[in-house]
Amino acid sequence: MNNPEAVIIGLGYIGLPTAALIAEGGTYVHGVDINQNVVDTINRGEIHIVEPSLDTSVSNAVSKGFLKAATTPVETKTYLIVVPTPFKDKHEPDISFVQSATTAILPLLKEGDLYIIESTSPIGTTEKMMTYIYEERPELNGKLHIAYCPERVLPGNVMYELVHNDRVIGGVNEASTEKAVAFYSKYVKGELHKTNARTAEMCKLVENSSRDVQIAFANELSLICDRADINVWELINLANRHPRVNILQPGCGVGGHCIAVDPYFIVADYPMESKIIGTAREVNNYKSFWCAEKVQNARLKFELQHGRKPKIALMGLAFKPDIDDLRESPAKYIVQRVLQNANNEEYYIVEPNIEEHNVFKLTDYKTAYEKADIVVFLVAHKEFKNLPKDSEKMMLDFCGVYK
Ligand code: SAJ
Repeated sequence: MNNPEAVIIGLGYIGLPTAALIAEGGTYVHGVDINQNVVDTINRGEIHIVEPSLDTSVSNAVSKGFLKAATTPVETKTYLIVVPTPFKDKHEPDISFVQSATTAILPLLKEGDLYIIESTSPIGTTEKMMTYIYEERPELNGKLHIAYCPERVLPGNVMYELVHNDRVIGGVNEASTEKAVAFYSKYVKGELHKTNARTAEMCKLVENSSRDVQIAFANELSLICDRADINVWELINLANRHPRVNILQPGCGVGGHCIAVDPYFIVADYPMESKIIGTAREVNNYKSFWCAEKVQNARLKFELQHGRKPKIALMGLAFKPDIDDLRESPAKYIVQRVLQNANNEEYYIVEPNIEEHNVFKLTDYKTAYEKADIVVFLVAHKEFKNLPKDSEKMMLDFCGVYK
C-alpha cells in the first residue's frame, strides 16, 4: 500500500464506514483497531458489524488496495479518532480510549498534521487532548491542527448519512477548523458548519439529549394515558395534527449506544443546571422498569383468571425496530427482568433479526405468537405488524405494533 493519507483509529460502527467511504473515493486509508479479529476480518474484505451496503464498500476498498487494517497506527497527515467513549459506574464519561488512541499516535505526529476527534466526548476533551499532546511533544506546540467533528449518522442508514448529513466542525483555532473543513469537504456532500471545538462537542451531546427529552415526554404521556384509560397512540396522532406540535413515539424505553448514554455527559459535568436532561433519562429508564412490572401483573392476572400458568411471548430484543443491535437495549433489559422473576411459566423469546443468542433461546416469531397466551410487543419490528390480531390473547403492546 502507498503511504496512507489518513489513519482512522477505531473500526466500529462509525470508524469502519468512515474508513471505507474515504478509501472508496481513492484515498489510501490505514485503519486501526485493538481487536485482531476485527483487523483480520477487514483485511479479508469482510465486515464484523451489520450495516446496509457497508459490506460492498469495505470489500471494494480493500480489494483495490485503498483500505488496510492493523492493530497499530502508521505515520500520515490526518489522524481521526473514532473510538468509543462509554461511561463509568456513576454515569461519568470515560475518555480513556480517546487518550490511549492519542498516546498511540504521539510519536508519529509532525508539524502541520491534522488531528480530529469524532468520538462523542464531554465538553473540553479536544482541548484536554491538545494540552496532553503539547506536553508530551513540546517542540510541536501550536504547530498541529486539532479539531472536533462529531458524526450524527443513524444506524441502518450510515452509508447515506455519512455523505449527505451536514457536519459541525470545531477547531481549537481558526486554522485548525479550516484544515478540518478541507478534509471533510472531500467526501461530505452536506454543508460543513464551522465553530469552535467546545461548541462542536456540546452540539453532539445536545442533539441526542434533545431526542431523549422528546422521547421522555412521549413515554411520560404513555404512563399518564395508561392510568387515564386513553389510547396514547391515538392521542399523539391527534395532538400532532396541530401545526406546531410534533410529539415522538413512546416505547419500552430508550436504548442504543448514543441517546441512552450521551445526555449523561452533560449531566455529569453540569448536574445543577441540567435538570430536564437528567429527568428525561430517569423517565426513559423508568419506562423499561414499568413495562417489566406490567408483564408480571399480566402474568398474575392470567393465572387468577385461568387457574394455570400462562405461555408468554416476549417479542423483540433489539434497541429499535428492524436492526440486530442489542446494545443498551431496553427490550433486552425487560426480558432479563421478567425471566429473573419467572415462576414456571413458559417463555418464548423472539428476535427475528438475529439467528441465535448466547444467553436466550430464541423462538421463531410466528410460532411464539401462535402458542402464547400473553403476547408482549417490546420492539415494533416489521414482521410483527403482519401478525393477525387475536382477541383471545392478552396483548401488551408497548411499542405501538397495532397502533
Ligand atoms: N425511540 C423511541 N421513540 C421514538 C424514537 C426513538 O422510543 O419516537 C427509541 C428507539 O426505539 C431507541 C432509541 O429511542 O431505543 C434511540 O433510537 P433513535 O432511532 O432515536 O436513535 P439512534 O440511537 O439509532 O441514533 C441517534 C441519532 N440521533 C438523533 O436522532 C438526534 C443519530 O443521528 C446519531 O448519530 C446517533 O444517535 C449517534 O451515533 O449518536
